[in-house]
Amino acid sequence: MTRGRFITFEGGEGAGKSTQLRRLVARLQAAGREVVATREPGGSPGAESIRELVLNGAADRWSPVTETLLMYAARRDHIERVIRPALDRGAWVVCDRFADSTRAYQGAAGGTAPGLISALETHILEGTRPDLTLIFDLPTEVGLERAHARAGSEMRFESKGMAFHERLREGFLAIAAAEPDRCAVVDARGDLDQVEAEVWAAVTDRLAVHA
Ligand code: T5A
Repeated sequence: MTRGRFITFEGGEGAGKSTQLRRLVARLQAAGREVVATREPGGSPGAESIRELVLNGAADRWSPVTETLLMYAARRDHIERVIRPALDRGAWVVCDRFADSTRAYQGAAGGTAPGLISALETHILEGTRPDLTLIFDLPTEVGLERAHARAGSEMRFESKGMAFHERLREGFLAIAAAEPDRCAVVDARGDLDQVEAEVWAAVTDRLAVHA
C-alpha cells in the first residue's frame, strides 16, 4: 500500500483556510482520492477536548510554553489516532493547521524558545511531517476583519492585539522561506475562485494528482 499524502493549511486568523480546505477536499475526492479532512488543535476526540481548554477563556489564560505543551499533547493524540492510520492506508490527509502554527503562534509571536519547539517536533511528530504546506498570507488587518465578521469563532487568539498578529505573519513567511520545497505561499487577498485556483496549482505542481 502506498502511503497517502499529507497537506496542511497554515496562516493567520481569517485568511480563508477553512473555506479553501473544503474546496480542495471536494476536488481531490472528485479526482478519486480517499480524503480525510481534519483540523488542529483537535481532529480526534481527545484533541478536541484539549481544543476547548486552549482556545477559550482570557487571552492570558495560558503562558506560551503551556500552550505549546497543550498543542503538542493534542497533536500527538491526533497523529496516533487519525493522521498516521489514514496515511498508512493510502488516504490523503488535509489538515487545517499543524506544527507550523505552533512555531508561528507560540514561537515567533509568543516567544517560546525555538529549541523547545524543535525538540517537540523531533520526539512527538516522529517523522509525521507534511508533504505540502500551503501558507495563506494576508495583510493582518484584513484577516482580523474577516475573522471578526465570521460568526462562532473562538476568540482567545484573535484578541491578542495587532503586534502579536504582525509577528505571526512574519513567522509564517519565515517558515516558508526556510523550507521552500515543502511550503507554498498563497496570496489570500484574491476572491474565493482566485485563491482556489492558486491552491490547486500548488497541489498539482508539487504532488502527483490529476484533475
Ligand atoms: N493555534 C492552533 C495555535 O496557537 N497553535 C497551534 O499549534 C494550532 C494548531 C484555531 C486557533 O488556534 C491557534 C490558531 C488559531 O487562533 P480556529 O477557530 O480554528 O482557531 O481559527 P483559524 O484556524 O484561524 O480559522 P479561521 O476560521 O479564523 O480562519 P480561516 O479558516 O483562515 O478562514 P475562513 O475560511 O473561516 O474565513 C474567514 C471569513 O472570511 C471569509 C469567509 O467567508 C469567512 O467569513 N473569506 C473570504 N472573504 C473574502 N475573500 C476571500 N477570499 C475569503 N475567504 C474566506
